[in-house]
Amino acid sequence: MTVKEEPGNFPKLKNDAFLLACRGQETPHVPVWCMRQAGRYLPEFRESRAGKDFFATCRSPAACCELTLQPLRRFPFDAAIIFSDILVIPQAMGMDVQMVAGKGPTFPEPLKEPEDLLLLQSKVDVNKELDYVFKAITLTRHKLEGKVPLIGFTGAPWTLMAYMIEGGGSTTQSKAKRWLYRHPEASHQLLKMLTDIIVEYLLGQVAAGAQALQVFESHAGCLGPAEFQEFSLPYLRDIARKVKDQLKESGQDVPMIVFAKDGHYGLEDLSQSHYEVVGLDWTIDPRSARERTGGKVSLQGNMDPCALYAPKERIYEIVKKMLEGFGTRGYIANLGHGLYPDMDPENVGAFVEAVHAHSRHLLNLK
Ligand code: 1CP
Repeated sequence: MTVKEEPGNFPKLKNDAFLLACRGQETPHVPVWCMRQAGRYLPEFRESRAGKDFFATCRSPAACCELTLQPLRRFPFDAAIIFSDILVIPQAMGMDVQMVAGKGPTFPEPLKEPEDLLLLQSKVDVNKELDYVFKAITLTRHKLEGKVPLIGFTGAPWTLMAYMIEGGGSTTQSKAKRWLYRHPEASHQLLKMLTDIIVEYLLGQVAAGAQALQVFESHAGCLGPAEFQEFSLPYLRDIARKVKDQLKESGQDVPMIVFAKDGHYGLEDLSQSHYEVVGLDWTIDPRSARERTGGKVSLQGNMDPCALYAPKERIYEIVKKMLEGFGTRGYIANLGHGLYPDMDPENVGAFVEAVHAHSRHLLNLK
């Protein structure tokens, strides 16, 4: 093993604005990063990925490291997020997942009935099956040279369950929701199984070098308040509590972010779920999000990604309003969801610059 393959002895962190903001502490500027910052809007990303299978790329630590670093060479983002995918967990549980061009991730044999749970690997050896993600994190943490912190991530149990039953993307999630109404016990069994794996997976990411963790509940929006209370929130809470308890035992503490897309109905609950940061989509007003979370957590988000289609001066105006709505303390600027492939990298640069420039201006006024 070379030094870069081992966790530990990582280069000293030079920019801790993101980590400070996660904990609501003072920062010299508002930190900013973008969901899907390592993505197809970058020509160098498209070039690196050309002709290569998506999940084979996820299994190559060197490729994941390169893709993670690409956006940081262009823009002064305040955090990096490891290139990987949420669907590596269903794969580790024995399900086949393929990336189909023009269609997205596809499960040739999705779960159909509760009996299918017996086909899953319920006791996954996370250190063996997801070792490639841990290696990618360790390598990237070394290669970042302390420039910015590295975020690890996972899909939340409900979102992963939805993919495993739908077999891919879906607008209604009706097959997965059918389970919630028809097979509540089997649903809880699957959600519990996923929660246990996710906890181990996140702890493994921290041991490998992740400095913050984001949990993506991308499919919160198709649940109503009652289903969210029953099938999402308890598991989100469990994950944060278990990860934090275990980290505490070894004297560690890593900030955690929960992003429940379109889950406004759960905002008050999410702000009391042991996460330091709540991520927001663009359909909520910054001031109202602050009021509803009552200063209990830091907030992350929430510019409409499509605002990046606007001219640069307009982007500055939108960012200015967003910063004034959230305030500069306990705030991490981001989009309300990921970047789209047809977005102009120059406008992404304008977004980052606007956040830094306007937040410095506001902080200087204080
Ligand atoms: O070939 C390609 O490059 C395909 C596009 C792509 C990319 C860049 C996919 C397929 N996944 C990724 C990487 C990825 N996925 C990251 C990398 C880090 C970064 O953000 O820069 C992350 C954090 C994810 C997480 C992810 N994957 C989520 C949660 C975030 C969200 O978008 O809500 C979800 C839902 C997925 C599933 C997935 N993977 C890829 C696609 C197109 C999808 C969505 C499919 C669908 O629901 O229709």
